[in-house]
Amino acid sequence: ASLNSNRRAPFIVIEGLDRSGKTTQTSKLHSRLQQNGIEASLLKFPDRTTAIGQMIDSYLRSASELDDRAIHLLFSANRWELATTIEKLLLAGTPVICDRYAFSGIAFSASKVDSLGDPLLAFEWCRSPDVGLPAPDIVLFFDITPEKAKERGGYGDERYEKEEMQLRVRKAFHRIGEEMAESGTGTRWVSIDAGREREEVELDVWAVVDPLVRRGVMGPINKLWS
Ligand code: Z5A
Repeated sequence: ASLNSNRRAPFIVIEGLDRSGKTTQTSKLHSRLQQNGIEASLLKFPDRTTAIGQMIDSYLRSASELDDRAIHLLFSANRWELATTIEKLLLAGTPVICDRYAFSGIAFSASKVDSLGDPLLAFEWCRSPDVGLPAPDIVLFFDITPEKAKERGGYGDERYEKEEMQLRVRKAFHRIGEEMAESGTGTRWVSIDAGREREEVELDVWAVVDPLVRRGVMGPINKLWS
């Protein structure tokens, strides 16, 4: 709200692989902004609290089975549930920090392979339900090797927490990052080496986010891939 009237607050997304420290760092960032007098809104996808989120949660825990396309659309619908809220917050001057977003949607779904080893869902198909969502101003991509991630206690028991899957997802994220950089849209893609100490990662995140939050953003909220 302290921003100049023709500026809005920034939409900041933290993306990355399992165990890369997204939750740790989004929460640190949120508190540090608070200590600096800035009340940001912290979101996480999947948001397991909504009716759609509960279906996603059950699928991830392997308590239910769903067609690969159906679950992909549910992940996207889970974001659409909050699209208007995100826009309202940004226009009201509240920065939004989001733990995972549409990029995870594409990276994970497009990394599923069929019995012949080919990708099951094509990138383009995976992207389409998220076209038109509020676009982040910046994506901090937390990059980590599977070896480093494993040192953090190994993968958990959820559906995608397997090394081969995580390797494919990492490649998919790299492809998405390159495409975002070439597309010239309003979204900046910044890769962060998340395999380092918490404090080092935190410093890098702060160096990028602090000036962005102070400056605010000129112009309307962009739409993803449109
Ligand atoms: N998914 C999808 O398919 N489609 C979609 O559209 C979306 C998601 C949005 C659940 O996501 C799954 O949903 C996910 C993608 C898919 N599948 N996988 N894999 P989630 O976000 O609910 O769950 P998650 O990604 O598995 O989160 P995570 O395990 O909580 O990872 P994290 O948030 O990146 O890490 P963390 O909790 O902050 O840290 C993990 C551990 O490492 C913890 O013990 C920390 O204390 C420790 N840690 C953190 N930082 C460090 C450093 N720097 N050094 C050492 N140790 C550290």
